[in-house]
Amino acid sequence: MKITEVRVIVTCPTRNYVVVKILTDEPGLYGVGDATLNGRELAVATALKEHIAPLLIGRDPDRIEDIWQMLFRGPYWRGGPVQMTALAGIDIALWDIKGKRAGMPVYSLLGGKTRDGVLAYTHAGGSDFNEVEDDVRRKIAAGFKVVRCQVAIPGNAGTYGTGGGAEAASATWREQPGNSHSGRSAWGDGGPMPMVETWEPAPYLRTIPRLFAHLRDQLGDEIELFHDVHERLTPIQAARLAKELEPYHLFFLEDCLRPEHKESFRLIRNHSTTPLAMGELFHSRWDCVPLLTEQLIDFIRCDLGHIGGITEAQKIAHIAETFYVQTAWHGPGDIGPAMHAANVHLDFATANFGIQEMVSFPAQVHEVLPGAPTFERGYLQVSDKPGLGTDVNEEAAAKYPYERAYLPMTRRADGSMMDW
Ligand code: GCO
Ligand code: MG
Repeated sequence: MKITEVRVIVTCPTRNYVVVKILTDEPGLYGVGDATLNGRELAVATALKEHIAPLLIGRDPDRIEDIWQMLFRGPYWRGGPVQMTALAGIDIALWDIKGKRAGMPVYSLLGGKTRDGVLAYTHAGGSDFNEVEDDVRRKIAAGFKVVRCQVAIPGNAGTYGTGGGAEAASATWREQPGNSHSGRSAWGDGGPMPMVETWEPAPYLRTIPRLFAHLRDQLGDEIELFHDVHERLTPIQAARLAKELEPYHLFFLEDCLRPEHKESFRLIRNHSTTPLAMGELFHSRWDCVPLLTEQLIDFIRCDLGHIGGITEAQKIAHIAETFYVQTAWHGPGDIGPAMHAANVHLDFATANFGIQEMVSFPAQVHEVLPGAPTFERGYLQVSDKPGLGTDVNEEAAAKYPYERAYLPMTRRADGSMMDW
C-alpha cells in the first residue's frame, strides 16, 4: 500500500480548521487528520503542502512510527508549534487509515478500552459570581460532573474565558480595525489587529479564591470544580493562589505558569496540595518529562494536535503512568473533530486517563467535519467504526473559505505586554 496524495483543506465553518486527508492506492481508503493551529493556520498548511506532502508520496502509510521519526528528526530543525501541528495532522490521518485497514476502531489498536466512558469537562463563566454559579447549574443540569470556572475580574477589561462556553474561551477574533476591549490600540494605525485585553495580577489573585468560596457555599462539595490560570502568574503568585484555593478542593488548577517555567512548579508544590495540571503549550515529551519524573503535577494536559498526535501522546501517557500522573488532554474549539476523536480514542485505551476537555461544535462544523465524539451524562463516546470515525465533506468545506483571525493579546495596565 502506498500514499498517493496528501490533501490540505483549510476551511472556516465558524472558525478556521486545517484538515489533512491522506489518500492511498487502495480504492476508497483514506485517512482524515486535523492540523489546526489557532491564529497560525496558514503557516501549518504551507508546511504541509510545500515541505511534508512531497516526502510522503509513495510511502507505506502503515509505517506510522517511521514516518513520525522521519518528519521529526529528518528536517534537522526540531519541533515548535508549526512543525508539531503539521506532524500531528499526518499522524492522526495515518492512524485513521490503519484502523480502517484493520477493520478496527483506533482505541482497539492502542490497546483496547480500559473504561466504558470518558469523563468530560466543560466551561462555565460569567461577569460576576452569580452568573458563574447560574452557568455551573446549567452545566450540571446538562449532565456534567466537572466544570471549569472563569469569572471577569473587577478592573480587568475582557478577562479571558468569561464568555462561558468552551468555544467562547478558545475564540479567535476576526481582524477588525480598532478591535480592542480596553480601547487600547496595539499598533495605533487603525489597521487589522487582534483584540487587546487588560490584566493585572492583584485583583485577579483577590477574586479567584472568593469565587470558589461563593461556588462551594452555593453549590456544595459534590460537583467537581476547577480553574484555568492560562499561564499568567509568576511562581510565587501561583503558589499563593494554589494555597488559598486549598479549602475549595479543586479538581485541578490549570496552567499556572508559562511553559518555560518547569522547575518553578517545585515552589507551588512546596506550598500547596491543590492538584496541578499543565501542558497545552508543550510540544514534545521532553517538555513533560521534568514535571512527570519529579511528580510536580498531577495531570498532564498536552494538546495532541500540537505535540505530534497520538503517537507522541501515547508515549507521554506511558511515562506519566510510571509516575502516577493522569492525562487530561487539551480539547478546545480551536482543534477539529478529528483531533477530539483522537483524544477520546486514546483516553479509552489509557489506564492513567484522568479527564477530557470537550466542546459542543456548531452545526456548520458537523456539516463539514462529521463524526465528533458524543456526550451523554458526563461521559464521552466515540464511534466503533474502523478508524477514528470522523470525515471531511470537501464540498461543504469549500462553502466556508479561510478568514484571517487572531487570538486576543493582553497588556498590563501600564501598557506592557502580558501573556494571553
Ligand atoms: C483551554 C485553553 C484554550 C486556549 C486555546 C488557544 O484550556 O481550553 O486554555 O481555551 O486558550 O486553545 O487557542
Ligand atoms: Mg487552558
